[in-house]
Amino acid sequence: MTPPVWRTARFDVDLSRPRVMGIVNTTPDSFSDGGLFADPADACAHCERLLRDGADLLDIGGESTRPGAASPTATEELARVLPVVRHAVTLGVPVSVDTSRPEVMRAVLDAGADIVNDVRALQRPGAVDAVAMHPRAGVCLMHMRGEPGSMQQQAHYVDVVAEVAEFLGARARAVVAAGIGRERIVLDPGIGFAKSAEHNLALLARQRELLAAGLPLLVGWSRKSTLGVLTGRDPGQRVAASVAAALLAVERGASVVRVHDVAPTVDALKVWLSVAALDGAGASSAGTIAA
Ligand code: HH2
Repeated sequence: MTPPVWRTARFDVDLSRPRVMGIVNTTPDSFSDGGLFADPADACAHCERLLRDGADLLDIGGESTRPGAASPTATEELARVLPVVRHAVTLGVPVSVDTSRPEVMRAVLDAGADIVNDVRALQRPGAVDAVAMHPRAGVCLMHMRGEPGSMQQQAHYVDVVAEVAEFLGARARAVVAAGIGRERIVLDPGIGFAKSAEHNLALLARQRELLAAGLPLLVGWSRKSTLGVLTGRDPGQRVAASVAAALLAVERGASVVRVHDVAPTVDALKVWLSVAALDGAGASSAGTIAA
């Protein structure tokens, strides 16, 4: 069987083993690391640190999606992410940019970024075209309802897993219809986006149902508030809980985990991989990211 591959602008990411996407927030106000990497030099150094820690991909964001965070203008968002993207694309790994703005998508793809990660699943006018115009850029389509500031008011579902699956399937069909090949797409249930702790946990427990769309899953549990509800800990103290959630997600079929704490996640996945290789439940080979 051909190993699953995520096609991105410069790299075919081999998903026969789980991949770790390191988070680089260039924002002043992200929920767990806001302001730490707002200076481009610090963000660039953080990219290098995450790669030393074993990250397979980098995800650079310039807009916090924390409830209540102020939305930057496109100019502000670009000023935050572009210098970091320009550096990150020299580091030899796929570079993703976490944005919903078509003008930012176009600029970062022109600057050499490989992937657009959109928490609004390319629903803003012009977003699908911005990615479709690029012959190979990868895309992550995430589930959310409404806007970050008010999304928790829309956390009402009869069956959260079925409704998230339906949304993601519909978005995938729409972007494929616009000319973005399936091999360029991964799906994300959007942990913490318009969801209660119970919804997030149901999405993890029943995550395999989301694989029915036949597309790889990317999942972001890192330091999220559900882990605070479960452990009573602040975001910076949620490393162990984040690693546990990432492992559970991989065990249930996630191909990429989006994390702040790369080194402990990579260690945990090494243990998981060595056992999965023996019981045949997971990765069959070590896999590489091919240019
Ligand atoms: N979560 C956040 C941001 N972007 N993208 C994807 N695909 N999946 C996620 O779960 C996801 C995401 C929120 O986390 P973080 O970037 O740490 O915080 P903030 O939005 O406050 O910058």
